[in-house]
Amino acid sequence: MYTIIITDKKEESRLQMTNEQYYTFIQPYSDAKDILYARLNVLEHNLYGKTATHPTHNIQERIKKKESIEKKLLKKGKEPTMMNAKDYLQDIAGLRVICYFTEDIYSLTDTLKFQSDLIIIRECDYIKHPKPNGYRSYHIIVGVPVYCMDGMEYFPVEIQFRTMSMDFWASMEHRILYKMKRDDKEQIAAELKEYADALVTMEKQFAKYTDKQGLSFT
Ligand code: 0O2
Repeated sequence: MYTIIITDKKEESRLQMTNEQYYTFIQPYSDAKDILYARLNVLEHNLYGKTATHPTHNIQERIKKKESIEKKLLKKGKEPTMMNAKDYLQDIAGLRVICYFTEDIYSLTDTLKFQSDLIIIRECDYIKHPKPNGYRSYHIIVGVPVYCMDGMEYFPVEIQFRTMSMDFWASMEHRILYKMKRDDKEQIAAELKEYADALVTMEKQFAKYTDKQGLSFT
């Protein structure tokens, strides 16, 4: 099978980061993400110790690709330089924590905010205040101290906390509609909003079954 690569010369001329520079640039962001990942695991163990239930289903991680960094900077009207990436992007490193219930998200975020060495840079609660399209998630940007031979510097990591049903909806919507151009966008958006509402109802029903009374392994 052949892959045809079409290079946009205009776009190419704007690129100001070599691959080597990109890998050097993202290293401390990647380190910050790994540190935060480990911290979240410790909190998960702590909460399990207290409640005997796992709040987290899984944690996903990603570092923004070079092309995505450049694209996002251009969208923000900034030159795609490393300096601008450092100044204007706070989601170069990202974690997505998939929880069972909304309650688990708040238990984790509340304890995370108690960690005195971390800085909470920004929070956005799209669970209490969902986006009009039905998107629900709890976003938090955490400044993580990264120690190296030259000293310490805080690097931002974006964490998106979602329940499994929020993640199902958001992942599908991301694939089908988010940033997509299509003629039937309005109609699909209305249908997806209905599914988002149905998932909220379903999730509330599942939450009722977690009442511990009479709950044990068979
Ligand atoms: P991608 O492709 O996932 O990386 P920012 O643009 O990050 O500087 P803003 O606009 O406040 O700041 O971001 P917001 O609203 O907190 O959204 C950040 C991320 O949340 C998005 O990243 C998406 O991953 C996700 N998100 C936000 N709104 C939606 C939505 O309506 N649907 C879906 N599926 N995901 C959403 P990116 O970089 O936009 O996109």
